Amino acid sequence: MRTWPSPSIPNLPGTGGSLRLFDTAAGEVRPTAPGATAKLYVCGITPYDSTHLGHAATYTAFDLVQRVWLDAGHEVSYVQNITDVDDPLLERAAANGEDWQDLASREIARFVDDMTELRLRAPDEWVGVVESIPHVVRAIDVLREAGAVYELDGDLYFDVASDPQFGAVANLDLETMLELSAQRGGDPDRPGKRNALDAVLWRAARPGEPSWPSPFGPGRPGWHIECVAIAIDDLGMTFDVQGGGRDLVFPHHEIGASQGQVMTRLWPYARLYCHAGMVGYQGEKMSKSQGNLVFVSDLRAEHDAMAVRLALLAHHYREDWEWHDDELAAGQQRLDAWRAAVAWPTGPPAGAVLDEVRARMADDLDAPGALRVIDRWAEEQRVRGGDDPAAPGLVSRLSDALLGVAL
Ligand code: 5CA
Ligand code: ZN
Repeated sequence: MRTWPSPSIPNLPGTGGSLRLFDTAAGEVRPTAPGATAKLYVCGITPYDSTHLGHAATYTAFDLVQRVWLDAGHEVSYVQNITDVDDPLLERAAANGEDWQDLASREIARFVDDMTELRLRAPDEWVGVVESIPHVVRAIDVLREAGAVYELDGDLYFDVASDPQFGAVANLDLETMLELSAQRGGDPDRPGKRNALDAVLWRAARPGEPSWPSPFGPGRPGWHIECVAIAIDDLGMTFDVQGGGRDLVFPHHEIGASQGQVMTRLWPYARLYCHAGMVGYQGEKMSKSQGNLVFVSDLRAEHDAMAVRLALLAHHYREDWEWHDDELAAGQQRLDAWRAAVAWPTGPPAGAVLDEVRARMADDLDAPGALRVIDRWAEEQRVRGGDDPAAPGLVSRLSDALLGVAL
C-alpha cells in the first residue's frame, strides 16, 4: 500500500539515551535493546471507523518510540498492516449498503491525511491483508507442517496447545481469556474445537462474502495470522517491539506470538509487547459500537493539527483516559505559548531542556513530563527572556524531533 509522506525529523546535538518501555509480558518497564536497526510492528487499522482519537493516540505513542530510537542513533524499520478485509468491515459495508472495498478505500484515505497532518512517521512497509494473502497461505502451510492446524467444517484453526508458551504475553486466567476471546472476534463457544481459545486461520468462503483461492479451498484469512505473516515477512523473528492498543493484548497478540513461535520454532516472537491505554469519550471506550467517536479529521478541520497532537501528548500513553472537549483548547494554548517563545531571536539557555526532554521520553515515553519541561522554558522566556541566540532554534528543533510538534 502507498503510505503517506514521512515528516522530516531534525537532527539534534549529541545523542539521546536508550529507550525503556513497559513490557506487558514482563509486567514491568524494561530496556528496549535494538541493534543498529530497531524493528517495530504496530497493528494497523480496520478501515471502517478511522481515524478516531483513540487510534490517533495509539499511533502517536508508537511514533514517539521511533523518535526516541532515532535520536539514540538507530535506524528504524517500521511495519504496519491494514485489516482491509474482516468481519467488522464487511458488516459495516453491508449496513451502509456499499461495497466493502469502497468503504475501506475511503477510510484509508482519511487515515492517510490524518497521519500526515499529525506528523506521524509513515511505516516502511504498510501492508493490506488482501495483498498479503499469498504470505498468509504460506504461513498456514508452515503451521500445518508443524502439526498446529486442524479443520472444522472447512475452516482451518490454529491449535493454541501447539505452543508451550501460549499465555505468556497476557498472563490471564482461563475465565478472562474465554471472556475476551468472545468479545474480540473469537468463537470460544463453537462446538467441535479442540480448545475453546483456538483461532481461525482460514475462513472458508460463505455466500455473499469475498474469498480468495487457496490450497485449502476458497476463503479468507483469519485475523491474527495476517499480522504474523506480515511481521515475519518484513521484520523477521525476533523483532524489537510489538505494539498496539491495550484491547489487542488478548487474544490478538497472545495468539499471534504463539503462531509466530510455532512457525519459526524460535522464542520470543517479539522482545517486548507494548500497549497504549484506551481513550474513552462520554464514559465509554471510544468505538464504533458505542457510537461515541471523535474524529481527528473533524478536529483538524477547525484546529491546528499540532494542537491536536499536543492534546494527545498531554496524556501518558499507558493511561486509559477520557477525551473532554476542552482538551483541544488547552493544546492550542500550549502551542501558542511555545510558538511565541521560540519566535524571539534569543532566549534562556536550552541545553538542559534538551537533556531533560530526552530523559523524560527515554523513560517509558513520559510525554506529559516532557511537555512540562518545555512549558517551563517557555514561561521563563515570557517572564524574563534570555540572551542565548541558539536557544529558540534548539527548542523548536527538539520539539519537532522528539515530540513531533512543529512550531
Ligand atoms: N486491525 C486491527 C489490528 S490488526 C485493529 O485493532 N484495528 S482498529 O482499527 O480497531 O484499531 C487500530 C489501532 O487503534 C489498534 O492498535 C487498536 O488497539 C487501537 N485502538 C482502537 N480503539 C482505541 C481506543 N479507543 N483508544 C486507544 N487505542 C485504540
Ligand atoms: Zn494486528
